[in-house]
Amino acid sequence: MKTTVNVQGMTCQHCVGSVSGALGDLPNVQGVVVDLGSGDVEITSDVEIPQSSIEDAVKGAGYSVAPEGEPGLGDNLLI
Ligand SMILES: [Cu+2]
Repeated sequence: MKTTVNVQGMTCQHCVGSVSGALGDLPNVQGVVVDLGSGDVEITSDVEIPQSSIEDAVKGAGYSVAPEGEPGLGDNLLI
């Protein structure tokens, strides 16, 4: 299956390497494709990768995941 997140803060190929390396080290991840222009990161895996694991890996590499990918959080703040 494929999971797409938007990563903020990447500016060059070194950033791309850091993010794809961190995500590629997660269990069950088979492939990571990073679009530097848009920040979109597509993760291919055989099982679903928890959003929290993805965010932790991205943060560990020094970047952040755009909040659009977090269901519910923004909605609760608007109520
Ligand atoms: Cu960079």
